[in-house]
Amino acid sequence: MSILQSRRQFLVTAAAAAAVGGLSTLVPASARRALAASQAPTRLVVERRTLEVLGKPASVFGIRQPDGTHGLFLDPGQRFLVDLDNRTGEDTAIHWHGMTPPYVQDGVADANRPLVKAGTTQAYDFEARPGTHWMHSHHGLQEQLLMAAPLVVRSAGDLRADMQEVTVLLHDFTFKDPAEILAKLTGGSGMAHGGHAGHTMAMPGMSGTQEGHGTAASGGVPMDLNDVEYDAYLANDRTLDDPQLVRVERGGRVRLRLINGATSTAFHLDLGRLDGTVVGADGNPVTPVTGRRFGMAMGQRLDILVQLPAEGGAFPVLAQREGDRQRTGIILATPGAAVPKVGSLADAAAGPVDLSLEERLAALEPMAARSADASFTMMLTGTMAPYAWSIDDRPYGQHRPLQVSKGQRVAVEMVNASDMAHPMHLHGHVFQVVGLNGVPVTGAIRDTVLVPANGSVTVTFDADNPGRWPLHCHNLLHMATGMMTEIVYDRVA
Ligand SMILES: [Cu+2]
Repeated sequence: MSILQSRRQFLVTAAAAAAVGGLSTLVPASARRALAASQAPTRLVVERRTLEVLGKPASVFGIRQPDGTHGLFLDPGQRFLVDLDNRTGEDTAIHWHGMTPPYVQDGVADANRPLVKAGTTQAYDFEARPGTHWMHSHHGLQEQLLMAAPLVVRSAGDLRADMQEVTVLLHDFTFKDPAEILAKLTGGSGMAHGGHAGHTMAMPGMSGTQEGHGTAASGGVPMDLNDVEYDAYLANDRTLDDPQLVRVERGGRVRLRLINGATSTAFHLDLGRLDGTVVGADGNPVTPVTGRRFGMAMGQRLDILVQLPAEGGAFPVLAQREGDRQRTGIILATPGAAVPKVGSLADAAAGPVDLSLEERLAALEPMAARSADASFTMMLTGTMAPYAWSIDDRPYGQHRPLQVSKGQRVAVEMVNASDMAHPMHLHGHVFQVVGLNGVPVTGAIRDTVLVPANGSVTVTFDADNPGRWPLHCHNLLHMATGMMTEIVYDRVA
């Protein structure tokens, strides 16, 4: 079995890790920058930290560089060259969401890929994909405790644009133990009635039960929007009681790099008085789409350009939870601008995040036209009560992996036979959205796409990166109860 063929040793011993730690703290920042120019590895420390939320301390995780930078920001041509130092005191696996690394470096543990053990350092080295991405735990429920950070790879075009960049990582936050939340939902054994804390949006004309493998309903259907009542929603770790204030220039242009890192919450981005232009979806360029409100499911990213008016002012960039009034955000403010207080409750509840943005998105550089060599249809299945999610009625572990061959163009139709939307994420590849509710489109290139309740989405990808690749719902609680399968290439264990 080949565990990471890197030019460096993959598994570094704890002793060596300690030595690396010593070096980094002794090297001054200027020297570190010089090292970076020749691409020394960036050390990312996964650790516990205390975060104050709504005036109360909470013990959460973080992924930071020794200088305090959350996550990783790379310039064009730089490799993903990272030493991941696990100081959490527990085992972990950090997934590089949006990267397409060799299989063993993807940051998921399975039979071929070990966990990053507590107290050890693991090295990664692969070609970085440009765009707005992120990193997060792919082990247990650690992601719910903010084990996540931005992963931004600037393109040459980004540098030429010479535009202020503002990266915003969104989260849903709870003071509770995530395991307790999941246990309450599943009723402990997974058999009891689900503790449904969220909202059900009854659409007019709804019929009764869903008969398993239905196709998109034409009339109204019941729709579950939120499984969990969170204590707060965070933008760069802060609530609107004390939001991040980002200094911007009058008349300046800003590239917002927005990341929905929430485990179980889809948001409507709300630019208020600013017109925004979406130029990237999941880090991949799209033909520009303008607007002021854009939906964003878990795992997804949007790059949005905004032009600030010449007279300046303060401009909240908000994210409102679907089906709710709760919101979070940051505030862009020009020098001297009066910054208004923005409440954490919007005037009115937002509707569900749907495909209205997806329908308008088109890849700037679409995949080469080609018919599919292999086609699959899968049903997204499960219910709130019992709280159990699956694919083709099979939870992960009993799943039937999708077998493909290297070189194939693969089409996957995902038909949502449940009453919740599921943001489906494929590891190791990007895909193009080619069908929305049965209508062919030449859509965005993405790695995470929302499949609405009782809707369907078809994606295609080129099988060019052999391995066993998870394809799963990015609602952490859905994945935890089994909504995951694998795409498997022949000739890989
Ligand atoms: Cu789901």
